[in-house]
Amino acid sequence: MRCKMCGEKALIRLKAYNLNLCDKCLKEFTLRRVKRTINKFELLKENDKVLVAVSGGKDSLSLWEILNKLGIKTKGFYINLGINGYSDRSEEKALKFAAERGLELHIECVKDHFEGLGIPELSKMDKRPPCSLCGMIKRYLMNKVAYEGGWVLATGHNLDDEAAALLGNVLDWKEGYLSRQEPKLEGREGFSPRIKPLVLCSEREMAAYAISSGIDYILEECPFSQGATSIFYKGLLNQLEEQSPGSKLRFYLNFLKIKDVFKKDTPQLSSCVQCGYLTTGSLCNFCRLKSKIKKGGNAPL
Ligand code: Q46
Ligand code: ZN
Repeated sequence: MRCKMCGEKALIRLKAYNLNLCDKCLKEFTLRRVKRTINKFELLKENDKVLVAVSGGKDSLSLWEILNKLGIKTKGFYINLGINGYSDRSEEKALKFAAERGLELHIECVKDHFEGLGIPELSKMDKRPPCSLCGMIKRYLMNKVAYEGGWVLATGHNLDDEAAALLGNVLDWKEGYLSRQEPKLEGREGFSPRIKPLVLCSEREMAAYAISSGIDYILEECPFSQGATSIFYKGLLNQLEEQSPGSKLRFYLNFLKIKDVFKKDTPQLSSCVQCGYLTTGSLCNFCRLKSKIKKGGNAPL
């Protein structure tokens, strides 16, 4: 198997594009693809600076490296979720990545915001699934740090993540989620702009990019991700992709063409009485959780 670009020994076959690529050409291909995604969806304006949310995994660290290579000003942002050994091991990967490349990394610890409690303890105390709490806390902290620093927030969601989320949202016709499933969410008062520059890159391409770039990322999955429906949907989409290469990309891109039919008026928001960030009630979920802990777990949620 030879690389279609340079004729060297190929490392990967990308069936969706009928393309074999060697190590070097795969890196160039991925860089070009991310650049094209940024241009196609107008993800960034000139002089925008990007806060890259990194988890220590292959997608977010690769995204950080690619944006840097494209000459975009970046800073990494890692949230330590306080999940047993997993959080410390993934933080180490993010720290090592930043140190090796001389990049700036901002770290927030969930335990510092919630009286020493991490996601597992918060989940037990609040009787809510860890991932639902974790998602809320991550969204709040990422937005706060990005908004206050004037950054565009970038996350490493790849094509497989987006196609799986789309499948889940379509199965239940979750119109609210469908209306917001875009490569870019514009910023507005209280909200930083959010972009997903890897939406056209598959999970397999990103794994190959990370390995061929020598990125040391965490292979271990979060212990709470086991049995997640998104993993099941990814498996189904992979079966489809095997039978009909390019299906994931078509599914996602064709959705983007019609997504405006799901657009709804944004719900009425008001400022949280405690932190001032916009929310649907008087107290945002983040502050509600904080006050519940302060009151010893008795505040209504
Ligand atoms: S939501 Fe759930 Fe993830 Fe948070 S608790 Fe782990 S699996 S890290 S993307
Ligand atoms: Zn608040």
